Amino acid sequence: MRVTTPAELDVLVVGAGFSGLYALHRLRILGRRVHVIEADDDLGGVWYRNRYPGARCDIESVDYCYSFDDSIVQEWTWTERYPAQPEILRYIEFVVDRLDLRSGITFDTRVTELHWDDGDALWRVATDRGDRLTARHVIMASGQLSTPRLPDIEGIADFAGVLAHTGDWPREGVELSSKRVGVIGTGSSGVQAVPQVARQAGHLSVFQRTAHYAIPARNHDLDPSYVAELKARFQEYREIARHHPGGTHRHIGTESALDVDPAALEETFHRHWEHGGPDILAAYRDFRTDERAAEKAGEFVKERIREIVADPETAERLCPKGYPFGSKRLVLEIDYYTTFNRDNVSLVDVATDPIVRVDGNAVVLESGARHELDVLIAATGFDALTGPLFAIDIRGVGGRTLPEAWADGPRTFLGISTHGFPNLYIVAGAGSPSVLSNMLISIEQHVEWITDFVQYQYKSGIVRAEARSEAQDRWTQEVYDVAEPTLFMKGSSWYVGANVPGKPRVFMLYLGGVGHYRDVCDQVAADDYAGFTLDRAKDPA
Ligand code: NA7
Repeated sequence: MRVTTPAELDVLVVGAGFSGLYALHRLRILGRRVHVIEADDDLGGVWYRNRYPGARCDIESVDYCYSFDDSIVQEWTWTERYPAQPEILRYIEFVVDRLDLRSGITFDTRVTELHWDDGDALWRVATDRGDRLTARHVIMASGQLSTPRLPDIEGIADFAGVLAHTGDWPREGVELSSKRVGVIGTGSSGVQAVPQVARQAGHLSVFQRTAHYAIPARNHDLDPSYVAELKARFQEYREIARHHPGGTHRHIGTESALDVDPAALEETFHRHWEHGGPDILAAYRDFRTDERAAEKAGEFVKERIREIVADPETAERLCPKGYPFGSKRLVLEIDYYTTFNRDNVSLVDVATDPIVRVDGNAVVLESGARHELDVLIAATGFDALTGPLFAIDIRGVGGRTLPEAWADGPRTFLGISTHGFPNLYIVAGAGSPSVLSNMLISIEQHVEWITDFVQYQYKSGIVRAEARSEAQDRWTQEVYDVAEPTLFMKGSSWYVGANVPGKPRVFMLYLGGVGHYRDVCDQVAADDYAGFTLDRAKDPA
């Protein structure tokens, strides 16, 4: 049964994924009138929707989990190094049942309007189910990679077969067995889906525009004794990650890849390749900043691709070109490259012969080549970070919309708050470490910081908190200054909005390190939320 949304709230939380669920739990403990509205008909956010074959997290399961309640840590046992989507969803359901959160969530309801009422210092909220409510505070827990994008290809929406986006996979699944299947997109989602789809499909055509660097995940079942040992010292283990630049336990190399001798370099690369996972990114200090250093890792990966893929022409096409290693998200693969040795798989190079339209059940290329398909899978990514916010009509002081305020790219104070939109908080969004960190570390940190701030306001009689424009300008500059010397700007990826036509090309994430970022946020709180204008309730006349 649909839970009725209360008409008046202290805090509205938008989204029932990892962020929103923790915000609900914490605000309940703090005694606030809090409620979650979720567009989907069940829990999990992106982990509810990304149920395509092969969907898996690229952060290790023992790190990709909550730490705030040690009994949950002790009761839950992960089974694989990298958790697959069904296991993550089971984990979320376990936590929700354990904390009895369902009664605080209205599902199947999309927040459509958030309009700030400066006179009453509250948000006026509307939903697509006709709800009207007010909330003094709003926490946007609506995700970072939660607005799927179909490519701008003429006719794609009218594809005559079954069309499915990896980021919004049909709940009932997609019949792939013996079908002619096409996958457009070879980022993390495409690389995960392709081997699984190939095993079921009659024939699979992989439409590749950009080859991505992929490193073996080396996924495996977890040794129960390793899990038990980690649980015994979990809080200590997690505390280290909270202060680590990436929110992980990754060793960060201090040497330059340009200074070490070639044999040592090769040995390091092989060690990482055999171990699997993304830690190779931090093997040398200059992979993020020096193209010549990054190229050494890039060349190593290309040599491996040429070793694995039997057909030399296909291997060459799978070798990334034109951008530095590490400047786009490093993809973790399981059987991706070997899949191109199968007889029922072909790689279609749509960089040299682009897709021009979808006609009936065919993908048509510029050359006129037609690929007739029964199923077309778009693994074409998301309108990252700002997409989920812009999908709602958010209007701040004076009726200004968020897209107007962010016309040149997101401007935030700490990534949490934005000038002109009082009492609105964004979890792990643009301007924070977000998706360049272990998201669960960042989510817990943000939710704790935001909910503490909300509670501070209630305790101090504050009804309105707005980021100051000077504080926001300084922070936005800091985000830019830290990103500027890195290679990320050369990656033309969703990190810089490059996958959405017309989106401002700015690097949207804070690269100054998770640990340092936490210190900055803590200092702002310790200084009574310096950087915010705080207004107390007016005395009744
Ligand atoms: P990504 O990483 O944004 O990848 C999308 C892919 O789709 C990428 O290979 C694109 O090629 C491709 N694409 C998009 N439009 C087209 C057209 N028109 N023709 C051909 N190919 C196209 O999305 P993912 O879902 O894989 O991963 C997103 C994040 O989610 C991931 O990094 C993890 O953090 C989880 P392009 O590179 O633009 O040439």
